This record gives sequence, C-alpha cells and structure tokens, in this order.
Amino acid sequence: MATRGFGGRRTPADVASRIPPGQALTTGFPVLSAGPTPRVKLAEWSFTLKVGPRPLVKWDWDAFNALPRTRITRDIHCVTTWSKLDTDWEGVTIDDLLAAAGFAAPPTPFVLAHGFDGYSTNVPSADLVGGKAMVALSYDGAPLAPDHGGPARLLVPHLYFWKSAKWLSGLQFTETDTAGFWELRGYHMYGDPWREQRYHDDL
Ligand SMILES: Nc1nc2c(c(=O)[nH]1)N[C@H]1C(S)=C(S)[C@@H](COP(=O)(O)O)O[C@H]1N2
Ligand SMILES: [Mo]
Repeated sequence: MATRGFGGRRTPADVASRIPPGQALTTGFPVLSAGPTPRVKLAEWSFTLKVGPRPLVKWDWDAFNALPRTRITRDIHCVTTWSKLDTDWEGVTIDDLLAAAGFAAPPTPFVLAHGFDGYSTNVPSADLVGGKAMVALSYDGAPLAPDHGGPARLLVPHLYFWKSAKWLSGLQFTETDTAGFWELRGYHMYGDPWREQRYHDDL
C-alpha cells in the first residue's frame, strides 16, 4: 500500500487528467530562452508599472521584496509539449502589486509584460488577478535561478509558459491587446493549453 505523501499520491488517472491535449509529462525543468540569459545585478534591478507609455510606480529590489509574499503550487505547460506538475513558487501576486500601486482593479483590459532581454508577451488583465498570477522570486524554496528568469519572472501558470516572461522588468497596462515577441512570430494571442491555442489561427 502506498502512503499518502506530501500533496497526496498521484494515480495514473489523476496525472492524465492534468495533462492537456498534445502534452507529455516531464520531471525535469527544461530551459527555453530566445537568447542568452541576461545578468541583472540586484543593485541595478528595478520593476516598473506603466499605464500606456506612463511609468506610474517603480520599485527597486529592496522595496519589491518588502511587498506581501504568497506561495503557490501549480502545473505548468510549455508549447513545446512538456508539462510539469506541482511546481512550487513564491512571489508577489499581481493583486498585491496592484494594491501596492493604489489600484483596486487593473487600470486597463490588457497587459504587456517586459523582460530585461527585450522579450515581451501579452496577457489579458483578467488572467493576472484573482490569485491566478504572480511575479515569482523563488522556485522550490530557493531564489529563482538566472536561467529560469531570476531575479524575478512573471508566472501565469494556466496559460502556455511563453506567457510567463522571465527576467521581468515591468508590466505595462494597455487598452488594446498588443502582440509580444512570440505572438508577433505566429504564436497565439491568448495561449490556453486546454484548448491547444498554440499558433495564431488556432481557435
Ligand atoms: N524574458 C523572456 N521570458 C521568456 C522567454 C524568453 O526568451 N525571454 N521564453 C519563454 C518561453 S518560450 C518559455 S517556454 C518559458 C520557459 O521558461 P523556463 O526556461 O523557465 O522553462 O519562458 C518564457 N519566458
Ligand atoms: Mo516556449
């Protein structure tokens, strides 16, 4: 008899029900980046919240680390067909970030997330609030590794993982849905793994 461990025992049926169509389970943690890993010194790190072109709030590393922290466990799904279950993250939820900036709700319907490497990706604001997304600062109880987006990355686990921008430099709230790096190169504007929204024309 198996004993129930941390998080409960995973039966084959439980695992299968958590793997979206066209995906396969991985136990590793592949690294996928469009270019080299940027090295951002914590003394030079900052996070900017913009509304349209206007920077509204800028946090340095210490100020950002003083924001409320939340720990979550989520499944993640990469468009290159791997899925990873029960990944463990800690960071600042977008709800807490907005509250710290003085917003009771997102100021516009869409967001463009920006990385220090010049990467960007678009997400509807509704997909970032209600505890669904965070700026992750640690993974598996340790500071986020540079290759996985450290010092800080966006985590939007219910969308394909390209939406989880690494080396996050800020969030820009936009009135219209504006294609980011991969969306300009043929990937889907929304990217729901359960509907297999991989490429631009997928419904
Ligand atoms: N800034 C930035 N974020 C990025 C990328 C990137 O190239 N630059 N790649 C994206 C893609 S395509 C994926 S699948 C995930 C991979 O994250 P991982 O390397 O931690 O697995 O990061 C996403 N975030
Ligand atoms: Mo990806």
